[in-house]
Amino acid sequence: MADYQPHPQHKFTFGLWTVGNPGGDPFGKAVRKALSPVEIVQLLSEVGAWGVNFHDNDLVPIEATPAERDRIVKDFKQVLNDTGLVVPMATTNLFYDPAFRDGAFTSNDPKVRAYALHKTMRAMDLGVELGAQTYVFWGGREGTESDAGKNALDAGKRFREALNFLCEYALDNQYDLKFALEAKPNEPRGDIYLPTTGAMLGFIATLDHPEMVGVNPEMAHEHMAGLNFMHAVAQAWDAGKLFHIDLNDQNYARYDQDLRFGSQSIKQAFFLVKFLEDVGYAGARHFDAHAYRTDNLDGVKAFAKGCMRTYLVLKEKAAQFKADPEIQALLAQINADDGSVAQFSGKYSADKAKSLKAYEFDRVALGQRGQPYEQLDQLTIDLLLGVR
Ligand code: GLT
Ligand code: MN
Ligand code: MN
Repeated sequence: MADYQPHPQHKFTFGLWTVGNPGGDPFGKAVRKALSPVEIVQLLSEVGAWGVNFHDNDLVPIEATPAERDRIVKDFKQVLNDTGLVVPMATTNLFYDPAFRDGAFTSNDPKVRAYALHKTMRAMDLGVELGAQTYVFWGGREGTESDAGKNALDAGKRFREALNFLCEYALDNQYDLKFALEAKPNEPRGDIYLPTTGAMLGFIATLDHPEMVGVNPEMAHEHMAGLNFMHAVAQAWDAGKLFHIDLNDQNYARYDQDLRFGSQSIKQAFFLVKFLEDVGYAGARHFDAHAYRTDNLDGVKAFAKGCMRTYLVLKEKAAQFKADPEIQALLAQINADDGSVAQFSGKYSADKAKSLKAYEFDRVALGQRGQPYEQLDQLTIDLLLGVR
């Protein structure tokens, strides 16, 4: 049996804000000591992560002077150097400061929209300086509580204009950077624009540089919307747009829980890991979650180790699924094809359409064929529960 130890080739990453989360929530203050970025990188190195991601202000406080910024960045580079951790992704905090109370790129205030661009360009500079090649956009405040005051079409146009501007900025500066848009249905806004990965994919096609822009689907966010995360990821993959991924967990129909990966929805997590491994997704596996508020620092480490361990256990289970003769025999039966209608598949032709229209189907027989999904699913459950 594998030791489930993380190695750099697994590409496990955490944001500074994840293991650095001090446990505050809307009903209670922080319960853990704030860790400095340097301490967080040391912790991530200790638990075996490959990389670290950050928002501009996770690293450089919003009020920092240029001299403070330089010192912080220097110390951060040093700890990256000492530990060997990399920075694959960076992003901008466009939600915490009161200036963004009505959104950033979609704010009704043109000054806020301009400030959001200003802040993002500076944050892109910082991310690139530290080696980031993926730049995430999570528009947590890009939404409304009441649609009386904000025009949804204007909001869409403003968001598009901002991304077009920032793509040009990246190109102009010859940054080797791709953008990944992250959807969330609600929280902190009552409703957030472009609430699902599917909505983001539709929006990307309307941009000036769609080739530079993909998605960063988050498991918990699709679950908040009651959706099947793996299906969203598959659509993104099919479109060539799976630029990044946020792994965590979430009970359906709850607030944004950001739980340890695989701690709640084992079956969904299994099919997700199986999908990523089957298709050969080569990007970072970013755990965007945090430890329970009940826990102290040792719990934070257990949380981080647990995310990676569960991923590796599920990866092993996916390999077992593939190698299991009974499971594979059922899959062969499910996908059986006697070739009798092969002449109708593939591209359209007028002849094909004509002969397909004339073909006589045994509709009743089609309706009589069942599938052994109950059996297959129970085998999957047995495998996941470790009795197979
Ligand atoms: C915030 C949010 C996450 C986003 C982060 C990137 S910040 O924690 O809940 O889902 O990925 O901005
Ligand atoms: Mn996220
Ligand atoms: Mn989340």
